[in-house]
Amino acid sequence: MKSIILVFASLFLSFAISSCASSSAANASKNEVVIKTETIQCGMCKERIEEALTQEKGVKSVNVDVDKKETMVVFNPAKTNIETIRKVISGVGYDADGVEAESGAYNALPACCQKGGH
Ligand SMILES: [Cu+2]
Repeated sequence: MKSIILVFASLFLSFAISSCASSSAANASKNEVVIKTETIQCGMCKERIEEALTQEKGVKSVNVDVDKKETMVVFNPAKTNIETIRKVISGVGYDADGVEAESGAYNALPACCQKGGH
């Protein structure tokens, strides 16, 4: 019985080590950034930003946190960069870090998605 536990323990350990090693190897082609998107108001804003960024070349995953007002983006630095990502967010009407929302896109947002809409 003891040996079975040992086998499981060593299996688990080797898995933990290998998954750790592979995640650090992947970091070379993967960057993760958190962009402050203070002007988002609701789930519609979240969808709007996620949809726009998902279509962007080099963006691997997007997650907008409405409560924290942050946008987490995982991207391939060989294909895109943080400036481009901020511009995409600005292009759909939201402030992204220091980049102000494009006024045309902002004005086109439904009233509930504009500043103070909720
Ligand atoms: Cu909204």
